Amino acid sequence: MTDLVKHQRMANAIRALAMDAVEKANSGHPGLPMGAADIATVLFSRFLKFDPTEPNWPDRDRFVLSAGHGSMLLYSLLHLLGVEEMTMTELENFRQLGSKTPGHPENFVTTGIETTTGPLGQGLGNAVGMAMAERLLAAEFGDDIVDHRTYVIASDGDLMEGISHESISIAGHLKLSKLIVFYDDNHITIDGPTSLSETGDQVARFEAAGWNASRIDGHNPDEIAAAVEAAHKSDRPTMIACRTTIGFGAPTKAGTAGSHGSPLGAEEIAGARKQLGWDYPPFEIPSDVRDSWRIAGLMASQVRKDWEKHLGSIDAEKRAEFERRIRGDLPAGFDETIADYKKKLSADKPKVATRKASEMALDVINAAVPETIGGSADLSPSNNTRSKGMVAVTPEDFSGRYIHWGIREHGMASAMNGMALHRGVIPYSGTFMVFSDYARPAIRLAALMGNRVVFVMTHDSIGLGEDGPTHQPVEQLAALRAIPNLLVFRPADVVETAECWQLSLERRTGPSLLALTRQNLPTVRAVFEDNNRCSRGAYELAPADGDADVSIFASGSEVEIALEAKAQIEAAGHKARVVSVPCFELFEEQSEDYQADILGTAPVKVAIEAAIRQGWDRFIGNRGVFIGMDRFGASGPYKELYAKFGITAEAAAKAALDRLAALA
Ligand SMILES: Cc1ncc(C[n+]2csc(CCOP(=O)(O)OP(=O)(O)O)c2C)c(N)n1
Repeated sequence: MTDLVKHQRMANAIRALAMDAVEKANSGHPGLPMGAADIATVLFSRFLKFDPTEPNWPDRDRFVLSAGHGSMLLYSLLHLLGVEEMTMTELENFRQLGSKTPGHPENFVTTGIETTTGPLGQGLGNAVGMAMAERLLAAEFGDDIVDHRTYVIASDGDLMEGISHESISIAGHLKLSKLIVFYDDNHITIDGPTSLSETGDQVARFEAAGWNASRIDGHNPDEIAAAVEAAHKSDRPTMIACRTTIGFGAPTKAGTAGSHGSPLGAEEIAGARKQLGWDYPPFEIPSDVRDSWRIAGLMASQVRKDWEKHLGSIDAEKRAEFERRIRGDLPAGFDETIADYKKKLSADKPKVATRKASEMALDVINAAVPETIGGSADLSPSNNTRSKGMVAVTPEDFSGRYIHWGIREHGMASAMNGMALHRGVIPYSGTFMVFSDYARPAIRLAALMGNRVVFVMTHDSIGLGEDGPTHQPVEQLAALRAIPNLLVFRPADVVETAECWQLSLERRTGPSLLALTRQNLPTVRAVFEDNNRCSRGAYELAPADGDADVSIFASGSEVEIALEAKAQIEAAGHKARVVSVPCFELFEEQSEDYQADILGTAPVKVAIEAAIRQGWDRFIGNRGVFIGMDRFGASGPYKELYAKFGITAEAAAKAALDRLAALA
């Protein structure tokens, strides 16, 4: 058998599995796996450093199928290479509940899947982050420990999405030469030919962004291999535009949108079998093809073993540090570091904005936790994300720990996901909170995947003042709290900010977001307490003297206002308590007793937050008093804005006293 025939049979195995699994599931996308099978076969059988017996080996090459709808490509590859978990039964159960073969690839469901893709463009963004993490760790631990590539298959849709612009431009700028993107240039999307909506030149576009780019026949294995070899020698990231035929092999649907996202049908499949010379029943792989794939699966095994041996031979301390990083454990003594810092804060009682408090916390954290990688979408001096002594990463030197992301919120958040998925680093980065909307699709995926990333969102309300309503978040807090598995923290002072940072870093199961102020706030936690009070999501900051008539709930900058309102209510002869609510989600995790205790039994309940009411009825009920925003803000000095929108201690105290009078 010639090499070409062998290659074609290996690729046809992918095609057959994809069309048969989609047919059996009666839904799915056969076109991309059939079209990209040659690219994947060359990559996985000749180049990819991936050991199916150790799919999570730290120095493996990463492979990202950005066009996640083509998931059967990945599942077929994992099966054929011999990943134990990916049995033929799993392929037969494609898209069924509880299978390892969900509609789109989910890294938290299936071993060997590097990231969750489906929302087009995100995989490409993740891959940029993976390639960055590789460079960062190589700069720290050496090329003998960290030296791998990141490969992507991206579709027309991936490259049409706006996020692709942000991702390829930062990758080009940083000269991520170990990032290699195969563009599945099949000229087809769902609505039909790409000519319906695209006239651009992707090769020229990537070149303009500082990439090395070329065009090849995506069904010619020699051209594919030669392009990969050239990419390995490049000093820039590489894009290989592979001209392919979607649904390759299908007699009437190949090259048409008809093969993109629906089962081909029995007749078409029979025709494809004939055309491909694939004579075998569904879900049956002939032994010669199985052997070829298994041999491909063994390719990296020796490399992996050699790497492990080498890791075992290096300085024990360095090895332990590398292994700690990959496991994701924080350095020993982290809790004490934070406790000592809190003690100092409670003694000093600084009056600073929580964005500044965050910078102060980062001075302590970044000195103690070497794996944090900071950054900002061009708002470093506003987000206060660059702590003392942090050196910026440059294209030539990745030994720094600070990323200038440029004005690319979406690409930044998506790359942060990739960095977290890579493991070994903990990314955090900032922008203005109102622009969390620009990063939201990636924030949602961080939550879905359970990635440890920290989003630093400053200028969290009308409290930012003069920049006006375009920059003043109003609905973002509620919108972010609506994302499952995202912890949204809104600390009230320096101490809470330190505690929220501690919780964010200690959390291994998902992302955290810190909503931070521009305006200064007093220290409300003046008495040192070792335990992390924010860990319960809400806690009684200022108790009433006896049974409370009024419970006031507030977060962030409005806790100060709540404390003043309490004093005014007391001056009027009533008893009030203040509950600080730094994190809704953590409050929901507390016991029913704790929650009941915090909600309390005061006849009047007030919530204060300079944002919309949505979500606060959980604390105050639908008859509670809400002091906040019900429209967009305005441009002006922040104190005047608080007065204009009625978010003041006077307004809160008056509303509470009026309510008490009405009840009397
Ligand atoms: C952000 C986003 N928008 C829309 C979709 C729905 N969708 C899935 S595939 C696709 C486009 C298909 O074209 P292409 O990317 O070229 O894939 P191919 O047809 O080659 O399989 C669309 C619009 C999506 N998955 N993600």
